[in-house]
Amino acid sequence: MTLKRFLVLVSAFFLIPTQWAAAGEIMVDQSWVMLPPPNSAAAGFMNIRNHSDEAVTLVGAETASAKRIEIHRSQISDGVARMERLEEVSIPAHESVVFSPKGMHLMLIDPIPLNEGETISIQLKFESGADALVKAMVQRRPPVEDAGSGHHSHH
Ligand SMILES: [Cu+2]
Repeated sequence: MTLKRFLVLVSAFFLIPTQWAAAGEIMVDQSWVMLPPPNSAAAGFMNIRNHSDEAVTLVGAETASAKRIEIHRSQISDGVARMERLEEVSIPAHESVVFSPKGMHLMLIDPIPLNEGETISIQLKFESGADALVKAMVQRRPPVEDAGSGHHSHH
């Protein structure tokens, strides 16, 4: 029965436990994607916090909103800004790693047309097999929290 098989597949899809960002003691915040010029790759930024007692290693990311994602780091060499590709990023126990416009970023290659204000989903892949689902809003400039220099408001 085609219909029955379809229903089984659908329920299986919904029953697969998705490892939420906080579940593995990995928390992601301040995530956003910079609105790219037309037909250009988009850069994604965030803080990844590792609240566990062991280092975790980010090995990749996926999104339905781009053909693929690479981990990049911007560097100035000989006065020229360049991006190098990183295979992985390790986040030590109880520390966080910041992806920001002057440093590391997720490079969304061949993105679908992105609009300011929309939110896209990015799945972070860790070496342990854990995933973290990140929601990132497409913005022209960093969120307000990023604008300050070390100033954080506590609620
Ligand atoms: Cu890049």
